[in-house]
Amino acid sequence: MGRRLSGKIVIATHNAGKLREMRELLAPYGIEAISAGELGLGEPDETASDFAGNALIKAQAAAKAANLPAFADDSGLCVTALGGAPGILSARWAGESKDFYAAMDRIRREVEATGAKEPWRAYFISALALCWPDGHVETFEGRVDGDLVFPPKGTAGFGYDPCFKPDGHARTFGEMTAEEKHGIPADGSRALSHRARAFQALARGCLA
Ligand code: ITT
Repeated sequence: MGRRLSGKIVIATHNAGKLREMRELLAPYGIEAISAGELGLGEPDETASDFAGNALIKAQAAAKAANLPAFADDSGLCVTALGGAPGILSARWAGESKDFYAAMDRIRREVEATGAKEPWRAYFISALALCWPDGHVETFEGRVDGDLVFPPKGTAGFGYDPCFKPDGHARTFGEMTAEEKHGIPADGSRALSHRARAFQALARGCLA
């Protein structure tokens, strides 16, 4: 059992799609959440070599700057035929202009160049970190496996959602409602997305 989270927290992300999902996941727990953007907090350099390390960097920086518990997500799409790329570089593959259609097309071209047979396998990872102003930290990780879909389908969600079809489902994340992508009914037993799966572990450890 981790440390219990209560009161007000900072959601340490500048990504609007993630912020929306993190707020939706927290909503049933009565936690008041304010975003890093609303507080005018900067974006620390993500210098770690894995998802959990980068999530910690973001949560620690926000907890220190806001003097409140902070909640951060570091996530990405890992393509098996590309040895796990783009992985922790998922945001960077979209460039300054955050063009995820260009990033998805780069994935398609690079996988095609490997000669990998379809279905092209991939997985999303989300590492969630909670950090308190006294330095206490808790981290959780979630993963969802699936197939890449080209051309990308659907306009819901954000980032790489249109090119990822989770196993056991006929549609991409880009074609799902937020509730379907989270997959979390009230009892929290069927989390689907990487973020909802990591959050489920967080909720059991720190919100129960
Ligand atoms: P913050 O660091 O401010 O949270 P960011 O966009 O830079 O925002 P990351 O470094 O964790 O976040 O990059 C993860 C990228 O992976 C993100 O920009 C998305 O494009 C992609 N990604 C992560 N989760 C995703 C999801 O649920 N659906 C689609 N794409 C996702």
